[in-house]
Formats: sequence, C-alpha cells, structure tokens
Amino acid sequence: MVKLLAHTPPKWVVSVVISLLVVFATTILAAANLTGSTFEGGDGNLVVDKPGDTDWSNVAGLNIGVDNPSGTSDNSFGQGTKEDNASVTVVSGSIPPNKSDLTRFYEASEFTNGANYLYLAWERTNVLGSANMDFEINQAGTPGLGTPGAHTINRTAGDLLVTYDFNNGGTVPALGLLFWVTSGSTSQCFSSNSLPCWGNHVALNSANSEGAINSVTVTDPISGATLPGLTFGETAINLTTAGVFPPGVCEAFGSAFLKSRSSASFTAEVKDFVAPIPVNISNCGTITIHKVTENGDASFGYTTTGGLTPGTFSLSNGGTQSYTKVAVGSYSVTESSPLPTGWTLKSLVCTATGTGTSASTSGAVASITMAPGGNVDCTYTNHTNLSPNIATNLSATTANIGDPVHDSATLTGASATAGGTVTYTVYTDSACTLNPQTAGTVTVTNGSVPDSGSISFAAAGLYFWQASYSGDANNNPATSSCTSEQLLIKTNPSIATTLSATSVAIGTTVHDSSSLSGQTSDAGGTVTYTVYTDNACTAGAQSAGTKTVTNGTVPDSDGITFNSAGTFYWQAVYSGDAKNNGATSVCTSEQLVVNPNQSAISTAPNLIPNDVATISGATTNAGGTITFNLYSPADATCAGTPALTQTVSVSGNGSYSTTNSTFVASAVGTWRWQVTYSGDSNNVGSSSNCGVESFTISAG
Ligand SMILES: [Ca+2]
Ligand SMILES: [Ca+2]
Ligand SMILES: [Ca+2]
Repeated sequence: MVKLLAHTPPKWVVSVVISLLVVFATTILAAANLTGSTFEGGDGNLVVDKPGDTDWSNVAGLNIGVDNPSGTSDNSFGQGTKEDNASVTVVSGSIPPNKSDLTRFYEASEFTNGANYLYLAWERTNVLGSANMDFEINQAGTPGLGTPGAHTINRTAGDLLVTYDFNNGGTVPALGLLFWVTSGSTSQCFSSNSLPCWGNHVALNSANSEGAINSVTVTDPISGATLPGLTFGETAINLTTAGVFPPGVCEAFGSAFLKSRSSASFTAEVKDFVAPIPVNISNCGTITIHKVTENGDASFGYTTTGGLTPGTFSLSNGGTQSYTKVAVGSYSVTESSPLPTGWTLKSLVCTATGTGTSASTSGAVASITMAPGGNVDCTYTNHTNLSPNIATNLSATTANIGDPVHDSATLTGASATAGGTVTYTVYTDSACTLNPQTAGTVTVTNGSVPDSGSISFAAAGLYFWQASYSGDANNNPATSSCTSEQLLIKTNPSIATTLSATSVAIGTTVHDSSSLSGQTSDAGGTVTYTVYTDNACTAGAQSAGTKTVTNGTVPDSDGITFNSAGTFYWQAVYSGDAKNNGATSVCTSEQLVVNPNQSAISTAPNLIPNDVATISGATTNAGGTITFNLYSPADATCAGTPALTQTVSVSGNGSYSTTNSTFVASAVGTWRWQVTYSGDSNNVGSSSNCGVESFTISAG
C-alpha cells in the first residue's frame, strides 16, 4: 500500500493519476501571492518581481540551512530510514544520482494581516525531474543530528512536517502538512500502524498555500549560485488558515530541517538531509522578566494582567520569570507595592522585538502588546542603600589646655566604593547641640575616612566629638553617637598657702591653710600638708595631714607642735582629680621659724638645810643618839614642833651630820637648830641652846 502526498486523505488509497490531476488543477490559481502576504512564494525565483513585494532576496527573518558539500562528506540518513522513524542513523557519503542531492534550504515566517505565514525553499544540485522534499519543523531542536551516528530526532506532539512533492512535467508542487502524534488512536497515523507517528494530515490548497519550482535557470542572490531549472523550489503557507495555529492555542516551533524522500510515497526512504537550524515560527510570543537588585537582595512581588500563567510571581536578584507561550494580546506586569522596606524601583526597562509587538513602561508597570513571534524582555532594577556604621576614635580622651587633639572615623558596612564626606564637629554638651566647633570635613574614598583636623582647647571642660557621614548614592548617612567620644580638657589649678604663724617659740603649735584657684567648682581630691627641714622640701618630712577637698575648698592642716628651734618649710600638695590637674605649693613660700628659748635667772630663796654636831669629852665607846631639830622662823624659842627632825646614832666622839635632801626651807626669817645628845651609861647627855645655830632667809 502506497500513500501519496498530494491532498491525499489518510488511510485512503487513491490512484497516482487522480492525485496528479488534482495537483494540476491547483496550478491555475498559484500565480499571485497568498492573500495577506507580500511574499512571492509561487514564482519559482528568489528575487522581487513586483515592487513592494518580498522574496528570498529581502525577506525578514531569513534562516539558512546549508548542507555538507556534495560528495563523500555529505550526510544522509541510513538505508531504509522512513519519515515515521524518530530513531535514525546518519551516514556520510555521496548521494545516489537518482535521489535529490540537497545543498541548502531557506526558512522565514511572519505574522501579518492577522495571519502567520511560513516561507520555505530548497535547493539541490542534480536536475531530477521529480522532487519529493520534506521540511520537518520541530518545537525543540535535535543537536548533532548532522553528524554520522545514531540519533533520535527530538519530536514533540504537534511537530510539523511539510511535504513538498513535484512530479516531472508539473508546474507547481503538491503540498501537505502532517502533525506528530504521540497519543490517542492509531487511526490518526497517516501511514504507520503505531504511535508515535506522523498523522493528522492536512492537504494544503491554493487558498492557504502556493509553491513553485524553477522552470528556468535562476540566480540565488543569497549564495550567489546559478540554479538550473528544477533545482529550486519554494512555498508559502498561511499557517493560520491551514489550521496549524488554531485560535487560542499557542504553538511555537524552534527548529527546522530539510529531507529528500525517494518518491511521492510517504513511506519511501528518506536520504539526504540538511541538518536542523534554529527558527522562530510562532503564533505567540515570549515575555521574560528579569530582576536585578543593588546593594542587597529581597523578594519582590509581581502581578500581571491579560491571563498570564502564573498570574503572580516573585523574584529576587538574578531571578527570571519567563512566559514562553504568550498568545496574541495585551498584557501588563506590575511590581507590587509597597516594596520591601528600604527599596526603591530604580528602573524598568523593556525591549520588544517582532513586528507588532511592543512594550511601554510607566512607573512599576510594563504594558505589553504581544504579536505572534514577539519577544518582550523587561528588567526591573531595584535599589537599596547600605546603612553603614561610623565608629570614631579620639587621639586622646583627656588632655590639657592647649594640647592638640584629633578624631578618626571608620565606616563599616558601606559599599566598597563608598564616597561622600565625613564632618567632624566638637560640642560642649552631651546632646551635641551647643557651641559647635568644626574639626573639618574630609572626603571619603572607597569607604576610607581621613582623620579630622587637630583642635586645641583654651578652656577646661568636657567636650563631645561627633563624626557625621554624608552618605552617597549607595549608602545612607550615619552619625556617631554624641556621647561615644568625650574629651576632658583638665584645668591647671594653683595652690596658695598661709601658715597660722611664721615665727614661734619652741613648743608652739602651728597649722597651715591652703586654697585652690583655677580649679573646677566641683573640684575634689586631697591636699597633703607636709613640713620639711630643708628648703628643697626633701628632708625631715613630717606629715601635717591629708585633707579631702570638697567643691574646691581645702581644710586646714593638722597642727604641728615644734619642740626644737629651727626653720621649717611647709608644703601643700593638691592631688588633682578627674577634671583638675594636681598642684604643689612652692617649698620656700611658707617658712616657719621656731625660736630658741630665752634663758632666765630664778631669784626664789630657798635651801635644803643640814647640820653638823660634834661630840667631844665622851668615852670612846659613847653611844646614844643625837637629835637634830630645826625650827621655823615662827618658833624663835624652839618650843613647838620642829619643821625638820632627824636622829643620828652616836658611836664615840666625832662629828655627826644630817642627811636632808628633801626638805626645803623657804620661809623668810631666822631658822634655829637645837641639837640634843641623849648620852648613855657612861656619858651625860647635853643639849645646845635654841638658836645657837641659825640661818636667815631674806626676801629676795
Ligand atoms: Ca520566489
Ligand atoms: Ca520573485
Ligand atoms: Ca546532506
């Protein structure tokens, strides 16, 4: 059973004769261009014959497939390959003389006047009378099909096969369409008895197609070749009216290649071929949305109108949303608001390609008009600023009046190319509002911040530095915390001293006083008083106490009692505190002279009386006692109680003395002794008369 391809219904055997008659009948109507198209697809040449028309010489979107050179390097399908075979073997070698040796093919398509048109042409080297060509048009390509070896043609349900059959002696080809069928009844198959297969055959007619083979030599303006008669064939097909692109169904073909078939029979062996090339045959378009973010990333939402699926989507940096089968119509894509915090839409740029396809933008909205084969590519670029921190470091946190101090600042979290400026300012309050004094504005380069200028301070106190970053196109401003860098400029107070006395006698107690000047009103710390014995205040240190300073007031020193004469040097040393430097009084500024005592004669009359009595005329062994009685001037008769009495033992003749050492006679007048010997058994006692011995104390 042979199936012929000229308007032949599936599964219906007709005779070759009838088939040829039908073909012949269509030739009468094949002269003009297809309705709605300017392409000269039925005149058998490649150049424009009628002004305003198009032909292969100027058609838009021309795609060219070129075969391997004829001869041993040519590629073709292995013996016995048929159209229904998806798995094929490619071999190399010369094409037999009785089969078409293909050289190239052309493809173009356009959407115009509401219809999709497909234009195809083939060229061959040999002048065979008959021509049986198939253009296979796939949704997906088959990479590497041109190289020898086993391949599987990448066919998808709905793929298209355009059959092009010309019998020698005719003037126009018989054209047909078959669709690749992968499911359903095998009755769909045109020839095969099993799926998948080429089926759903559409016989093209003069209303939806035209074609011609050159009957005379023509020139190919594309390749420059001269083409003898019957070596060039072309066709134009209205895919819309042919039902390839049914209404509301999106179809897109991306690859096409050309084959030669051995005869008009569909099951005839396919031999030479020209490897697949990319094409873009579609009744629909593509919309691609790209996302670019600056300085970070976030998820951005999008809504669409017009029936895109999915209707909403989200993108983050580098993301893409592609709609590959977008039917003719109007669409919009809108970036949802509010945007993620801190983000702005920096730009929305759309490009549109394809006749009738356009895109415009307004704010976050891309408005798209899609025509068949159109492509719209939009890029949403969103921007956010980085939020750097600025850290600071003072060259000193305490300094004295007049000392130069500068600040340093460091940005972290800024972009690598961060610019802008940093302004350094010094304030006198912790809110950084009062008495601003500039320490300079410096230029930030690639995130690096130069130091501030140096400032010296004439007044003591606490100063607050602040560094403020201006920010730039990629970085938010930043300001250091006012209280994060405080500079204390300390006072240089002086201490003055006053001694309670500067010249004193030995035994006098002296204290020191001191007072501060130039200190802060809340000055604390201590003052240590010390007394030295040298004028360098290094020797003989004696503490006079360490006193606590309260609000600048200094208590007096302890009192020091000086028990030796000399010159003493006092010194007061102020410790200083957080705000006040220390101070020391001048050693020689306060000298204390302790004078030596003035010696004096005492005239007070008094004496310690003693008496001596001598015994004579007594035995050598005389014993007994001698009693010495001393009477005060008030007792002139020695009748009363003696003021002093002492009894001394006697041993023989001799002198005996009192041994008074404690009794002092001080009353003025005449003091009288009376001395009595007691005697013993051998000697008679005796007594001196009152007053025989006396002494007188006179008033002095
Ligand atoms: Ca032409
Ligand atoms: Ca022409
Ligand atoms: Ca080939």
